[in-house]
Amino acid sequence: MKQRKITSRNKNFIALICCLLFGISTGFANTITNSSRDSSADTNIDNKTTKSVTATPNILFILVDDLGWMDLSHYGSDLYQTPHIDALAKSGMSFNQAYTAAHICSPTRMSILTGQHPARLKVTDWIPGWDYPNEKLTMPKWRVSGLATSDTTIGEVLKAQGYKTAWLGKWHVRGQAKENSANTEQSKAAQLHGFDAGEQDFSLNKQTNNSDPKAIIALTNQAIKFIDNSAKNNSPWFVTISHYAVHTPIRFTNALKDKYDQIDKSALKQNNSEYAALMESLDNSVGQIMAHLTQQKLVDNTLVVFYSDNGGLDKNDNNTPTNNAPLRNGKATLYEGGIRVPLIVSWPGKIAKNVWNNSLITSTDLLPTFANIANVSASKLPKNLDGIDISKALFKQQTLKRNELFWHYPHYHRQGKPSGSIRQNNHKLIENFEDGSLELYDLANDISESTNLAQTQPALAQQLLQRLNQWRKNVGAQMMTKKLNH
Ligand SMILES: [Ca+2]
Repeated sequence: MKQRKITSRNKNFIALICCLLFGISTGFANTITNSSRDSSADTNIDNKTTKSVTATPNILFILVDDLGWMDLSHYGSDLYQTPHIDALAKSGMSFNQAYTAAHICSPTRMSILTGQHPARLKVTDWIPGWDYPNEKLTMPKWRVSGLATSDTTIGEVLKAQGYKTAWLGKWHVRGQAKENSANTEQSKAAQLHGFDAGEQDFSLNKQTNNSDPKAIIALTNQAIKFIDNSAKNNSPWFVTISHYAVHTPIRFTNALKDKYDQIDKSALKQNNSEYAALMESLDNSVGQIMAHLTQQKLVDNTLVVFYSDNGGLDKNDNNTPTNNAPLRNGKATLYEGGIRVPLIVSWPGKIAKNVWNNSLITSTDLLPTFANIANVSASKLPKNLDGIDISKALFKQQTLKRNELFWHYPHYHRQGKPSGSIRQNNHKLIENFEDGSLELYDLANDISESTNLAQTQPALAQQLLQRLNQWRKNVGAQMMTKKLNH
């Protein structure tokens, strides 16, 4: 049994190396997509319309905290075993180039809730953020109070459409509730912003109850209860399970850790047994809730979305929770490891099975997409949305025409620097705010962002910088200011 697992991992590793080598000539993104695509992909679905056929489908949104792009077997992990999430992926569509609007929690969560970019919202750092009084640049007066009543959330949009709504677990966008003041602080802010249920308890993030690390099972049971109650009332439901996992501190069951301790990890990129154990608990919870949907005959009428709020925490002081390679770096940086994440969407009969999609997707897209699937009319959508409805990717397997994404981080962070970024087609520019230095990468040929082309392709770098500046102006992005004594 043990030997077979190791062989299987080696196969994945070899396949990944082949992808990387082949990617030099053809573009890694396309290569990994094709190599991962199963020839038995079922395309026999109704493609005549991008509107859902069912009037009121349910939506289950599983949001994982700090899940990295390489953290699922399906995405190429060489250690973690995630059969239930892999099965979910094989029942639907996996996105190879899905991003988050920020490389840290709160701004991405704001973007999911509102469909607007963190730069437009002026919620650009994790809440409450840190002060860096001795650094060269002063950060802007950003909206540390988080979500405002003037913001329209996906909960409010779907509630107006007749949905029962729940945001269970981590919230982390404030919104008239105190957070982080104590581990035992409880927050019902979700219930002030369009959700019938939702109570954040950060103490669950640190609890040392080995039988339920990060309250993964407790949150899943809450979701099941909410779903069953909604179904009893014949109400469509929108349920977010917002996990505290797999964010640090890493918690795990001892039995699962022991299992991963037995594996020879000397040739693996990912080598943290505790993180692997936490991943497996998360995976089991996905199996649990999918089994429940199957048992209740809800699968055919439920859109399931599995996503992360930022990239994996690649290095944390002397600790290495996960490894995002071949992506560079991780959470709190604008390199790919900080912003590219897994995104899986399943809806049997509506979305083809076992397919990959190469569209550029980001977290602001969820609100307009969920709204479309719930048949919300355009006139009822919030104004100034930055996201787009990705239904054509989901239901017609199209690669979306969008070719640009933007990031903005006018703050300091332990892991990352004040910086902004634009991805345009396969090129990505990072502007470092302290010294104005530029980094330019060709992601099609250099997914690891190892060769900075800013010096050799200065015209392209300047063109992208100009476009980034234009976008910042358009969304009213707040900029940092230089201190007089520097
Ligand atoms: Ca996070």
